[in-house]
Amino acid sequence: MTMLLAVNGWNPEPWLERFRRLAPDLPVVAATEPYDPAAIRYVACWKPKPGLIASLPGVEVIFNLGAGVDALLTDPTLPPVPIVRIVNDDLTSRMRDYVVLHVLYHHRQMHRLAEAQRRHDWVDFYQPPPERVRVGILGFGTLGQAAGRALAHLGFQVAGWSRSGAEIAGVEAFAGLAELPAFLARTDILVVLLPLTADTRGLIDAKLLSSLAQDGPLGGAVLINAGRGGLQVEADIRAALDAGTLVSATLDVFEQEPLAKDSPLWDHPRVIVTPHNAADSDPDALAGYVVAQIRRHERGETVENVVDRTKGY
Ligand code: NDP
Ligand code: OXD
Repeated sequence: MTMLLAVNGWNPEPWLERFRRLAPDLPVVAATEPYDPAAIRYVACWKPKPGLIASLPGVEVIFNLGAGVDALLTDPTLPPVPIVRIVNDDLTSRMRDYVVLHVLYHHRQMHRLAEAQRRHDWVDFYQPPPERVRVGILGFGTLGQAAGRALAHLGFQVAGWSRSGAEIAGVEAFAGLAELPAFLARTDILVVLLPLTADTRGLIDAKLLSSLAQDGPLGGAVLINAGRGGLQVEADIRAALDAGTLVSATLDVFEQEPLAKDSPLWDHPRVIVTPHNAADSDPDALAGYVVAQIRRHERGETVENVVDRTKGY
């Protein structure tokens, strides 16, 4: 009944410590240490090496230690056991706060104010009321809905786009590719919280960006992508910024991560770059979630938040 911890690019120590403290009866071993593959029942992972999980003959549940499973699903050898992803208040509120922070940053013209400050220029810029600003959330699931609720509460006109047309109070719902043009045409600030799948790869391209509203109070559209870098075509984003179709952007995710030192995005005066940390996976919050799911499984109950492999999220 051992759990294998396989976290690529993360420090395993805090995870091992939290798991051992919360579940002293559950042996946990890091994939970097020697272990008996036949003893492993559970895997808690982030970007594990392809083939690693297939080498564990007794694995019963895979826990992806983040919300997005695109990296995990690139492994064609994954065994057909449930994959549980993170759906957790801590991660959700981190993303909600990131989105609110950056929507307000662009809405309150902080780029222009920061440039003016560097010039020692006491200049004001028009601050439209939130009621006049239309935010569109592309990907209206767990994270998109939490951000949407908070933004609607602040007074923004919010719409959400999803496959199924998920509805929440105070937010306009749009569904599927047929309704994408109408969603984009009413959007001043586009927030991207989609998973990366075969259907969504490269969706944020020149065509999509040129379909965003140009008649809003910000003088053009704003892009905030905290979903995945594979959703965006960075050359098209730069071209849209140069053309003025996009007035500014916040990017937390990139086609290649870490973002190359010589990427022009670093120095763009109207782009905020953050290092894929919109909603970090915090071992303090998430180890308990994984342990609770293991307890469910051991009681014979079904585990929650299982990924639909055919949809890819
Ligand atoms: P959910 O699965 O809860 O939501 C995904 C949303 O995207 C749903 O509304 C879904 O629609 C919609 N969707 C997916 N594919 C399509 C499609 N082809 N057309 C239309 N809508 C589509 O995921 P979460 O909200 O939990 O997470 C979203 C993503 O955020 C993650 O996959 C990950 O990539 C990213 N993320 C980034 C982090 C960061 O730090 N930058 C941290 C955490 C997550 P429907 O429900 O109708 O199927
Ligand atoms: C996630 C992430 O998917 O941090 O949770 O990107």
